[in-house]
Amino acid sequence: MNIQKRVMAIHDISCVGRCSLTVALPIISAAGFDCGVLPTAVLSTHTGGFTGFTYRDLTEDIKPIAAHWNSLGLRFDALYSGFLGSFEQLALVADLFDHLKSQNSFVLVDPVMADNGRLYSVYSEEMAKGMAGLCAHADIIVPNLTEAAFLLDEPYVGDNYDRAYIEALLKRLTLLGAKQVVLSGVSYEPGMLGAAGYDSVTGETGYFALKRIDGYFHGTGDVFGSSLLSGLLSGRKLTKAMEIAVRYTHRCIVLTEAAEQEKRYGVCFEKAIPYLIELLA
Ligand code: PXL
Repeated sequence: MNIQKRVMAIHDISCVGRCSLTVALPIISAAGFDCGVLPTAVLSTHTGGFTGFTYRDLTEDIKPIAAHWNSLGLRFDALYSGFLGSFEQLALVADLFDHLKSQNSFVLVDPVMADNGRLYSVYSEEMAKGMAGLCAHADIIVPNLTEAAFLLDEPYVGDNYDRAYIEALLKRLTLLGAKQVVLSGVSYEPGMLGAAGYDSVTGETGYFALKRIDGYFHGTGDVFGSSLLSGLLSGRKLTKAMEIAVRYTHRCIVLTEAAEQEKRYGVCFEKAIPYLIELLA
């Protein structure tokens, strides 16, 4: 029997500016999975590149929602968390993971909190420490280089690193508790950009990169995480799913460049969905 796999995506809704749930839900659905959502906050726009955004923290709703789901005995094949609405949500989400996973589920935590060497404006150092604790509840974590530095309380090295540094960093990240790590925004060669992965169970490391397109493209972390998760749920091993995610994210950026639109509105991930489906076939 071919039962459709179920995902629970736990991120904010940024009403405008394609990121978090407005990216995760369509990508995971297009990949063929039943995707439920738990909104952690509702913002009029995301926090990067807009001023004056509204922010409704949905922390108070999580417990009653979880209680209802528990009464239904719900279980998901994958649990995927990203941007959280408050520090208190870290413990609530860890608890949700415990209740909603089953024997063959995996938990993917994207420790969304920082980029380019800096925490997002709405987050504190305390949040960064708490996020390291949430990573202990994950099977896979997907930080960028800035988030990796915050999680490990190490200096951010910018572009100043080599393969040996990244491979050692990946190993230190698995010590937080997740067996697998995919680090986004990694480059071992000039003019290229991609991701590096490590599976501490098999000892396998991987790297995949494509031609770097200069500029900051908003929401690409969520595009990357959602396509990585889709690859894993389609049965690909970590390094292959990582390659799919790099290819799809890169295509989204290429299409956005071609569309010459304001970068703060996110990438044209919709136009590349046929390509993602091809990659997952
Ligand atoms: O894409 C990450 C993200 C998610 N949600 C919100 C954000 C950001 C990044 O800035 O502001 C609200």
